Amino acid sequence: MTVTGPADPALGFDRLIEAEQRIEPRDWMPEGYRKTLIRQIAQHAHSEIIGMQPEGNWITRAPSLRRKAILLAKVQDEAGHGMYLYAAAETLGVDREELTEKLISAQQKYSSIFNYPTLTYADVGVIGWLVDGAAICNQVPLCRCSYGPYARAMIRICKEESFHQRQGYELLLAMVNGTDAQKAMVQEATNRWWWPSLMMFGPPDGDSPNTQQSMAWGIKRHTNDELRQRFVDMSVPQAEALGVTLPDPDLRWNDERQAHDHGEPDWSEFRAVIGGGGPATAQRLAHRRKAHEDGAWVREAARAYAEKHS
Ligand code: FAQ
Repeated sequence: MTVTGPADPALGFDRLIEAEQRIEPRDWMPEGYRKTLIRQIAQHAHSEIIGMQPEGNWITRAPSLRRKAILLAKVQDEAGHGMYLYAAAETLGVDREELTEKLISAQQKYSSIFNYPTLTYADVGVIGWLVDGAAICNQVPLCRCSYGPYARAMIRICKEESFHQRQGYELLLAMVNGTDAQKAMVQEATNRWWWPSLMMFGPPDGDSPNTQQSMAWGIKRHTNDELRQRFVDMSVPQAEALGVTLPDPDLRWNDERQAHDHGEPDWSEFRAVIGGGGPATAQRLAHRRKAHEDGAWVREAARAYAEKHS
């Protein structure tokens, strides 16, 4: 009979990861695992919240009541996604107030994609098609993330993102079947959003400091380049069906790899954007900061109410 000593929590964690089982909030976890999850989930939550702004910009100018109702529902969904994600982060011992402070003081990142302006109504369609399309590619594997609360939040989020992608594509189909001016708007918006959409997947694998460890921990299931490739392969036939071209002269089918070869995004632009120098970064953060300040009375009232009833 072997006598076992006190259970080693690290061993328990490793076993759960190896067996593809979920880590739950009360389980022991290495500090690095907790920190990586807080970083990724917070960045993801901030992206959903800041991501309401580019499309929100068009709610008052939607071309019909139907389009307005769809857009309102979509932007509202993004707020919900932010809330689920902040709640998932809170299970790791951080507080939403603290994360919000880090966002508005630019200490934590949010997705580079939301630092670009939305110039025409075609942008609403292209964001649904490409940005939500990229989000789905990146997030479906996160439903299998090793951390239970994050994985479960992602299931609902992905279902809603799928509706978002379709509403964007449906809008674009209407526009490409409209006037020449509408078709030109769709092409122009596609030209502007294509490369930033590829950047959403993060730096190339060779320059991604977190991928290896995050994959070993079962947080990420694929590398940045693998998911980017999947997105390119998915988007090419969709662009063909719309009758638009993707602005990449190096894009062609590679029979040997059974995948599309494609050009590289401008990584210096990516670094500048995530370093705080995106075309709309200052505006996005100022807007978020103002919304937070304007909401101070609601937080105060909620606190006073809770105190009165405690
Ligand atoms: N933007 O080592 P890696 C949406 C940072 S939600 C900004 O490869 P990692 C829905 C990264 O944080 C979109 N920063 O990092 C919607 C790290 O920084 P740090 C958000 C980026 O974490 C649609 C550094 O670069 N989705 O779209 C970006 O292993 C429409 C080194 O990079 C998620 O957040 C970037 N694009 O992989 C809403 C999904 N890429 O902290 C409204 C979850 C990298 O070390 C409208 N997140 N960085 O200084 C992930 O899957 C991963 O975090 C990656 C990055 C793949 C984004």
